[in-house]
Amino acid sequence: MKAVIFGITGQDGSYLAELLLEKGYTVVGVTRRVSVDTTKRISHILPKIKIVEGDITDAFNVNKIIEDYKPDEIYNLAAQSHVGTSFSQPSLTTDITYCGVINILEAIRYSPRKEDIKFYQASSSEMFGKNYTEVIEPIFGKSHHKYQDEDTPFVPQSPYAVAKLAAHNMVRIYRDSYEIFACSGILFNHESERRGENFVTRKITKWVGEFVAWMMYYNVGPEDLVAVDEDEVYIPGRTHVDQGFQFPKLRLGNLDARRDWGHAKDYVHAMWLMVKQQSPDDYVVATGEAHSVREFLDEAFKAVGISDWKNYVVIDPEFYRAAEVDYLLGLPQKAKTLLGWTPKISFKQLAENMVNHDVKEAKLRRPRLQEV
Ligand code: NAP
Ligand code: G4F
Repeated sequence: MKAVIFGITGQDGSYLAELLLEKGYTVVGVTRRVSVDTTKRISHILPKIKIVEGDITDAFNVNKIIEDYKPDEIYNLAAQSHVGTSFSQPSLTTDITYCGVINILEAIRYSPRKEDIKFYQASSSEMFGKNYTEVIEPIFGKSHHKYQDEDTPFVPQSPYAVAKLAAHNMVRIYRDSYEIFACSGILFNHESERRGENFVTRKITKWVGEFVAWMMYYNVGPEDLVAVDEDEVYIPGRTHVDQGFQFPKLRLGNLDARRDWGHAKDYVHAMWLMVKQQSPDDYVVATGEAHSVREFLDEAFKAVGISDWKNYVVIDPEFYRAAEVDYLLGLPQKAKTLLGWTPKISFKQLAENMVNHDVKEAKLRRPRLQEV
């Protein structure tokens, strides 16, 4: 089997490529020409995959890649995937996240191998926006009163969500109109040690890692620090302006937003299962649990033995969204029943894995003072 992955350098692309290699696939990954190396997440598998230069916004290029490499499966994970950024760059977000998908669908539609190609599109729980389904009675053995599933209407709240929803609808239209095997995974938030550093979970765990390494470097603990300053934590006895003796606090936006957070490794498995079905369909992929950003902070700080993080976090309006999605909790019942998919990594484990990874990396960058 041969798969082409658009977006192989991203978080999900890297895990999906690993999974497909394990399953014996030939993997072709499409990467953009940029001035810096973007292959860090896939550096360990580079010798085993074929990298081809391409950009999803270039229709001719997309068509040529599909014609040249003759894939059995195409996974589109490429997107401008940051919701906050989509408010400042709505046009670019539309070009990549929506129009790019049309380029792939058109290439499949006119391919002489149309019947032999299976296509996966990365749709998103962001498409639900502020909407949810509400029930009075507990369902599926849990007291879920507010949730989103395949029947919940979409009410997108950001340029990103509008682009994803347009692409989602286009996938359905091409599936129904041209008999293309095209499926969409409506994936809820999934994170990992490879998550982009400006998404909230990784921003938190990266900060925790740097903070722990900084304390170890100066051989101090949380009890030795002063945090009265608005912007920084510092080591008393040193003057505040001394180089290195202060550490910038973690600046975040809305801590009350709730997300259904799983691990990316579990979620790429669901993508593959969708493509392996007899007929194409759309599936919600989620854990069925929602937690606030505040709760993620609790778990991340607990993982390094800090029970109260309030002195270290500053609320900064810069990180508020023009329009927020307050509550996402997915019911993955269809994926469980029809795909046999269940997530394995819990919320607590996810936070711990990410923190442990980021502490380890930060310590390597900043060894103890006495070890230098
Ligand atoms: P990510 O880490 O931001 O990766 C995005 C990938 O898209 C990167 O490889 C990026 O390449 C590539 N890309 C961006 N613009 C491109 C273009 N014009 N042409 C070709 N490639 C381009 O995102 P992710 O977290 O892995 O998510 C994968 C997909 O799932 C995305 O479509 C995202 O919107 C969607 N999704 C994610 C989540 C989640 O919680 N992670 C949930 C639902 C849906 P560079 O390395 O060159 O930037
Ligand atoms: O981590 P986030 O940026 O993820 P968001 O907006 O939920 O989007 C992610 O998940 C979607 C699936 O639902 C994907 F489609 C999308 O591609 C992306 O992967 O923000 C999560 C929450 C938001 O409510 C945000 O307002 O955290 C809140 N938040 C609070 N402070 C922050 C921050 N988000 C970011 N990025 N940075 C902050 O400082």
